[in-house]
Amino acid sequence: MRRFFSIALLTLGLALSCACGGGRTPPGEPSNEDLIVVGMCQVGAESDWRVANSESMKAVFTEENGYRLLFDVARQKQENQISAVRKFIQQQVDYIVLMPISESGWDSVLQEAKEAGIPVILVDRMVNVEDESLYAAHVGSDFRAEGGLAVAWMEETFQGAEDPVRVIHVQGTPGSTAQLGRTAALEEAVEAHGNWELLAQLDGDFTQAKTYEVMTEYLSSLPGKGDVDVVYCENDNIAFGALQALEEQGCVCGEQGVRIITFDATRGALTECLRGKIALAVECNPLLGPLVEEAIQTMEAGGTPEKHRYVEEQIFTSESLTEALIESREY
Ligand code: GYE
Repeated sequence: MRRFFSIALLTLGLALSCACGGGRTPPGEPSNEDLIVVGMCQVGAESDWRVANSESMKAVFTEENGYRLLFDVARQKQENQISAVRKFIQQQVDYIVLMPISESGWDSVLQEAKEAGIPVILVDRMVNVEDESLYAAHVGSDFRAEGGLAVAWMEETFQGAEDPVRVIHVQGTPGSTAQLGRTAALEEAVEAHGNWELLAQLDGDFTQAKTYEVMTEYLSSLPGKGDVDVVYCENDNIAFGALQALEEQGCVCGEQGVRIITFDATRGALTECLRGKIALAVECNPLLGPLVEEAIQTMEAGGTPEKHRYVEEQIFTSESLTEALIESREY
């Protein structure tokens, strides 16, 4: 709280106490001066994962829990995020929580935050900066490891196959950590397997609409549509767009046809997986609010939070899923 809000509230408080004899915080409720102010720069609302991630943050950073949350949504544009960080610095918030859209281009603005003495916590994706002291902590997923889980499943599924394994790869937002890690895993595996063939790499920008568009365009000009073995989709919304386009173009998705691989494993994708339309869902856990709070509480107590904290994740196939399991999940 302190700085910006304490000054603003002090001024307001003085004005009110002059006008009406002073106000009191009801017993048991935190007074506004005690709230920790968190400026949060979210990517957008491009995917089901992102919506669950925002909800997780909003559920934790409430006034009842002692926080004032200033929540900014950048609509998938990095320049919007940079302006939001600058605004939070001017407002002298206590902490900045940043879900960076892409990895590069953060040095100057994070340096400004550092000079202002405001710790930055990175969530979900990473930044590529030379000076690691520009952020206090990072909480998220190991995207390269997630890609490794998908590739290991492909190796098992196509074990012993001598025919080509033909893969369409639909990527997430270029330069984002999630795209870079998941792409690296697939590209290395394609290099390592003589019969794996990358038919195309398309940019789906983590959205269903964009993927539907690029997949429809690609498939309409692809001779031999029946020869596609795998569509490696870098998130669930890409998988939804790809599934829609594939079926419209007459491709069968499932064990007898195209195997769709997806990342996130939100409820919608797990449902498609249980129906057999998606072959593999690799989990990416969006419920990061509590871990961000732990990092902030460690700093409030004068400690140093863990620099990188990764959440554990698993894979799902139709055999490992039940309706009850899907219902019991939080996202
Ligand atoms: O997989 C995707 C989202 O960075 C983990 O971004 C995140 C990714 C997630 O839009 O759905």
